[in-house]
Amino acid sequence: MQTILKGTGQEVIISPDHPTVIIGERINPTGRKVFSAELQAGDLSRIPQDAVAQVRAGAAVLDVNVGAAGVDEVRLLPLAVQMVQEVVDVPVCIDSPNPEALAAALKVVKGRALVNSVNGEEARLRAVLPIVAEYGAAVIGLCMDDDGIPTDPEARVAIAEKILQRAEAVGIKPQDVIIDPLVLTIGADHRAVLTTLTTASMIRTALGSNLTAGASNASHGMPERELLNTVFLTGLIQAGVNAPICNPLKNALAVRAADLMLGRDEMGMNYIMTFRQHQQQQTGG
Ligand code: THG
Repeated sequence: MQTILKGTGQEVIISPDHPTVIIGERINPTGRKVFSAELQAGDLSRIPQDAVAQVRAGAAVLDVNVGAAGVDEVRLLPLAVQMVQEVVDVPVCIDSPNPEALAAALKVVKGRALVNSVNGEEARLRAVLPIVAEYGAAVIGLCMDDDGIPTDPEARVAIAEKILQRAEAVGIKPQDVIIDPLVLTIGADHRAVLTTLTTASMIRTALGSNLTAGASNASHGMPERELLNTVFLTGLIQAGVNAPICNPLKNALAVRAADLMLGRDEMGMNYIMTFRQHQQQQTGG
């Protein structure tokens, strides 16, 4: 199953037969006080540099999230998307819970974007899926519904199936729905990561969908987050997550290492190229 996204450059293909696609997470005010304050003041000046740095480091898609308290996302999200598309040619992943903001951003998107996200809640299915269909975009479906986030993997898979059915009913093909098995913090539940990995494997086997996941979510509040994120990413990729949302400045080499070890990088070319890129950035070369 292939999900095809596009910015102003080459198509990006998300598929189990292709190298893992890194969705860069950095354009997001979560945990970034200065960026939050800037967004609250309507200042988007940090976005171009964050976009360029992530693509240089290996991001193939960029998540764009401007959701800080008090921010008018309907106004700022399209502006942020435009700024990103002025400086890099990769597709965008428009990240907002606000359907109006998603529609406003899709209106200005060049190419074919990924909408982040819909879930199994009735109100969200009704609000978001028609917008995705109208603009011919792809969409991330989160494995949660009106009853919350199930603790057992089977129930998460059932929600994924429901999202796929409801998407198809409005003309969105199964390959254009990327499923997110959901990553909760390991600090809140020590089995949370195991549930995510089991859900991912089940969906890959039963439904064949492409999969995303917020790889940095699990490590919140833990020491050595980078180590945990690296270990987790490897597990996610092995479980079938082929479009993880992560920080390419820290994790791109780990993703390429996992691809190499899992036989998805012939002659190790992607790994070696990413290694050289990161070496150059470190030495300022
Ligand atoms: N699934 C989907 N979309 C998502 C998530 C998901 N979008 C948002 C989030 N989860 C993924 N993005 C992030 C972005 C940042 C962090 C974690 C996940 C993060 N930030 C650091 C912090 O909060 O401490 C700060 C980073 C910094 O200082 O630079 O951890 O699960 N579909």
